[in-house]
Amino acid sequence: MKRLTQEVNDFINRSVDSHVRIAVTGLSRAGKTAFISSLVNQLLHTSTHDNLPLLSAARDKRVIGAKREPQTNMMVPRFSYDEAMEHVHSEPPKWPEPTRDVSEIRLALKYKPKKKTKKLLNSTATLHIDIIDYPGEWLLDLPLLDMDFYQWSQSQFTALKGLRKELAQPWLDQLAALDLDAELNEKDLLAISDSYTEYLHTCKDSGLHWVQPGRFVLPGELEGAPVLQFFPCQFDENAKARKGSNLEMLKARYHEYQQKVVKAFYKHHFSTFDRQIVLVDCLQPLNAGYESFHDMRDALEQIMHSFKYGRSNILKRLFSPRIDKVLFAATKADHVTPEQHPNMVSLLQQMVHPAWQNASYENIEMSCLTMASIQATQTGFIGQGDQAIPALQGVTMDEQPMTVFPGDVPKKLPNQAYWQQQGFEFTAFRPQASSQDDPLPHIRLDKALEYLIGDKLK
Ligand SMILES: Nc1nc2c(ncn2[C@@H]2O[C@H](COP(=O)(O)OP(=O)(O)OP(=O)(O)O)[C@@H](O)[C@H]2O)c(=O)[nH]1
Ligand SMILES: [Mg+2]
Repeated sequence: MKRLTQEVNDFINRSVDSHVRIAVTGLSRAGKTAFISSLVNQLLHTSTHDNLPLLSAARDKRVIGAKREPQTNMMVPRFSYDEAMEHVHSEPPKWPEPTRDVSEIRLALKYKPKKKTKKLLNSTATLHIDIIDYPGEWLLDLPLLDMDFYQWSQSQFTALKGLRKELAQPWLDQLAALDLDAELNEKDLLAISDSYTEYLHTCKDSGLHWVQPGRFVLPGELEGAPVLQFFPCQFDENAKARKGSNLEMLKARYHEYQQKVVKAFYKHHFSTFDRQIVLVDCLQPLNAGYESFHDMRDALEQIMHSFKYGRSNILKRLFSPRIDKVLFAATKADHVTPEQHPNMVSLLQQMVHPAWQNASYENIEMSCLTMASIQATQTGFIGQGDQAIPALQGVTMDEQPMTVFPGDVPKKLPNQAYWQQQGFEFTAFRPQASSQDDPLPHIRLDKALEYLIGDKLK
């Protein structure tokens, strides 16, 4: 009953524009945890600091303050804000721990509305903000809903080229020894699916991002469950799987994965989001090389399909999608000197725009920007002869102060020659030391906020 009352309240709040669910995603290590931690930290400090000048309500002094609220969705783990802050404020400062699952945090933001309709009700209004963190890898699974086990297997074998083929060899060797028609042998299936999962992990470790099924690398609560124990294989499409055979079990598990894992995520999570920010670390593939870059673009394109899918065919019957704004943000902008920021946006746009335009997303707004959730460096200049070149100063992970010019960010998707000629020198820095009484330093996080909630604070 209590839960129902809460749901009704949520519904009313949402219809008078006082509740928004913001989903934060991105491939692993993109910067989701840092972004959410900083976003919460900025909003909690905004009553006492001018830390969000690009959020128009804050600039107009209409934001009164924010506080944390207990989340209403009891089935989702809490986002570990306090733990993240402990890390950032420790001596020496550390980055928050990697996360592996979906989590959620809720804030109430009190503000003075400008709109007459809201003013009539009260002189102040409250916007309840749910922020949800989930792995972008989970969105890579959407195409599975359109493919049966045979088609999916085929698509995986077609993708086995170049580096992927090399990395897949140990798994392929094990697979070759399996008799698909033989009587089910759970142990064999487990060993081969472990080997397939290992292959997906090595893809990620080598800088490749498109991995399917996404849950195999980020299982969350499903770790060790048989529904994650299958793998693509080659068989005759028209022959029926023998009863009780290995193949029959693989098909059954794939089907279960489609229904209970992929569909369930869209139904219980994705369909409840109002706004989505997709974080992209463009600098990592710049470091890693050509194949990694193109792979990331493919992965982003897959992720994008999710925003459209809900509006058409199969998933339409499952839920009515709500996302009306998507923001792509290139993170970690503090890793490059400020004059490179326009190039970073342009590079991100190059990765995102063509796919977005081809797909014609009705009624969804999209934008790109670059930001740093937690600014780890300071900018300055170093002298070279009589020239001053821009540089970054920070403290490396092994606590060495360092001044560097990391390199130029290409404006467009680079070709192979880029990595042969210059490449990009990426140094990981610790967060800057900061006091708990002050907001964390950031770059343009307020611009992201303006895009995500600015209209809700009018
Ligand atoms: N310099 C800098 N580094 C950042 C920033 N945000 C994230 N990072 C770096 O990127 C790493 C990953 O950030 P997270 O926020 O943990 O990324 P995530 O997407 O939550 O990663 P998973 O939980 O593993 O999926 C951090 O440990 C930092 O090294 C930023 O704003 N500036
Ligand atoms: Mg995380």
